[in-house]
Order: sequence, then C-alpha cells, then structure tokens
Amino acid sequence: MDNYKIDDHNNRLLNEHKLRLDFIAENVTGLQGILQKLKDFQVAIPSWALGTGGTRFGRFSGGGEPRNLEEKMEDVGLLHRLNHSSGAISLHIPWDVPENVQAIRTLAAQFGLRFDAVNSNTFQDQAGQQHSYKFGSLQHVDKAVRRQAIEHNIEVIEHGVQLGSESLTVWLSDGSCFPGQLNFRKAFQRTLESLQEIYAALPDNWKMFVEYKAFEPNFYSMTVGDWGQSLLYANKLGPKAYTLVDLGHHLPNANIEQIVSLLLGEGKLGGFHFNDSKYGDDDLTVGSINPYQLFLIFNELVEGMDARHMNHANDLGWMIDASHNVKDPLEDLLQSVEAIKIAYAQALLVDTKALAKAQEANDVVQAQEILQQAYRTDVRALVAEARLQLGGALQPLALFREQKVREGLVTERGQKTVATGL
Ligand code: RM4
Ligand code: MN
Ligand code: MN
Repeated sequence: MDNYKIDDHNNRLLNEHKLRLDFIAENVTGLQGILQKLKDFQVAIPSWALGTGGTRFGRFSGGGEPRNLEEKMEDVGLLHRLNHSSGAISLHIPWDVPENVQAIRTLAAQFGLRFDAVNSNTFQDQAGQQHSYKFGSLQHVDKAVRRQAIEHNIEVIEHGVQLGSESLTVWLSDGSCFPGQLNFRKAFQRTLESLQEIYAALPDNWKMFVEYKAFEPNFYSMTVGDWGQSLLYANKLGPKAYTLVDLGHHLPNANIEQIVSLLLGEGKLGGFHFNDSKYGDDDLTVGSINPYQLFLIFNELVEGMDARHMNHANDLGWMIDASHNVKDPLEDLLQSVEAIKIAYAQALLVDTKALAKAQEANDVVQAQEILQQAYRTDVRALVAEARLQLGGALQPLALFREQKVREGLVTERGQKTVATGL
C-alpha cells in the first residue's frame, strides 16, 4: 500500500475526523496520555487466521489466501500498514515452520513486525510422525508419546529463539471423551512432568503460557480445562509460567472479567487470545457478539495492571485467535483489532477514582453509571487519531475496500489457494 494512497484517503476524511475528535476531546482528561497508550498498544495476528477457516462440516475457501509464510507476513504487514496496531505475528508450528529464517526476519523488519508467542501443536498427527496423539500428548499413558510431544515443544522454542520470539503458548487438546477413560490424577501428574521438561528448556527471558479450554475436542474432561487447572500448572512450574485466557474457552456465561482480575492479582496472567463467541469456541470477530464483556475485561485489565505498575503494551501477550468461515480474513482481522482498541480506549476513560469511591460507599447505582458512561462514549475518533499520528489510515477497512486489496491478492495468488491452519 503506497503512502500516497493512505494520504489521499486521510485527506478526504480529515475534516470530518477533526470535528469528531474535537467533540470527544472536550470531555476527555489526559488526552495526550490516552493517545500515547493507544499508539503503543499492538495486537499480534495469528499466522493460522490469514486463510479461511473451516468447521468440521466444510471449508469454503476464499480467493487469494497466502500460500506460504512469506505471504502470511505480507498480509500482516498490510494490516499493520493500515492500522499501525498489528505489529506482531504469532506462529503455529508446524503449520508455519520458517524455511529460511534470515529471509523471514528480514521480511519482518521490513514490515515493522515482531514475533509474538510461538505455538506448539500436539493436537494433530503430522505426516511421518511416529506416535499418535489420539489419546493425548503430554498426558499420554505411553512415555514414548509424551517424549515425542515434549521434543516437539522444545523444537518450537528453538524456532522461536531464531526468530526473536520470547514466549511459548501450549494449548493441549488432552483429556477424555468418556467417563472412566482417564485417571484424572495420573493425567494431571504426567502432564505436569511433561510441562516441567519443556519449562526447563525455556530461555531465561522467555515466558510459557498455559492455555486452558473447557471442552473440544475432548468432551468429557480436558486436562487443562479451566483457569484453576492452568493456574495449578503455572504455579507448580515456576515464575516463567503463566495462564493464558482465550475468551472462547469458557463455559457459557462465565465471568471472564473476574477471572482476569484474580489472575492479575496473583501475578499469573500471561496473555490473551481475543475472539468472540455465543456458544463455545466460536472464534468469531472480536466484539461482534458481546462488546460490553470485552469492555469489562479491559476495565479489569487496566485497573489490575495499573495496580501492579505494569506496562499495558508490553507486560502481557496480546493476541487474536480467530477463524473466519464467511468473512474475508483480512477484513475480519481489521474489525477485530479495531474492536480491541475501542474497548481499551473506553476502559482508559473510566473514572477510576470515582468508581473506587462508589464501591467503598456501596453505591451500586453510581458504580454502574461510571462504567457505562465510559462504555457509551464513542471513542472511535480517539482510536483513529492515534492511528493517524502513526501514519495509518483513518478508516482501514474502507481503504482496504477502496483499493480492492482482495481482488489484487486473488489476481496475484489465484482463486484456489488454501492457507495452512485450521
Ligand atoms: C485451539 C486454541 C489454540 C489454538 C488452536 C488452533 O482451540 O484456541 O490457542 O492454537 O485452537
Ligand atoms: Mn486460543
Ligand atoms: Mn480456541
């Protein structure tokens, strides 16, 4: 995307933008500080979400999907060029093993991208793999299977080290589908011991994120099924291990914001996988179903991180984990990043002093008013201004469409391309 195209687009929208910005700026205290925080806040794009996602019933591939890691990097580079908020990519191994590390690093530098957490995959069997993960990986009854899964995770760390990544996300599909299939205590113990071996291979400056999930693909028990179980592992592993919260990995109606608050309080919240859902691990566009919940989560994040003097932008891992069955993946990701920034901006507007006062006085009505005052503020001009100051587009999605980016990708890559991922 040439600079002049972004400039043209911005010039056309500038007057209207200024009006909107002036309107909100009047009522915001600490405007510059908020804009700086919005500028600093970057969300990593998952390499596995740049193609069309499928369900177990089918996959309806869109055109122009990236055919290799280089093209995935180009896609993330383009997103970042438009919104200046997606300056990182999270790789899933072995879907995205970098063949030429130096070339990939150069490409990343060219696009201004960092490598966020690397993700291991012991939920699928790969071609030529000796042992099967049908009955689990790190929990498996057979030591040889556990060994294979441990070695895979260590390899993933090595790939990450070469790229300059500083964290490993372990999501396990381990568990059981039927009562009686698994001895829970032994499964926990084996998983812990396996994780300990992986933990021992972590470089000093690395973090390990233990991601939990309530169900699927196992439907009776998951060996890392909720935040309590993840926290048990993280505490037993040591200071480099943290819990990762994927918004779609809870049972319906779970109070995720409370989970976030307590994990932060324990110093054990490591990172996020953003998405939205109505029923299960739906992996829908962030903020598309329940934007109020997203705001409440950000409210706890801001409050809890400030209480611990943490840096919002760098001290937790911010990643999207989504899948796009019916939307253009790049458009979906632009929408997701925007929704995250909006929720974050709203959380920054919460009058925390007044809220604390209302809470101490048991003034329930006032407490709700304060939260909803922030939530009901239209902060889109703030988010756009932060982007503008960094050289991004006032309306990334509109520019993506104006410039017919997808059509260009289809011409370049072809109609029938299928990206690696789920
Ligand atoms: C899982 C989980 C993991 C992701 C895989 C592809 O449900 O969310 O984070 O790596 O899907
Ligand atoms: Mn996830
Ligand atoms: Mn998931």
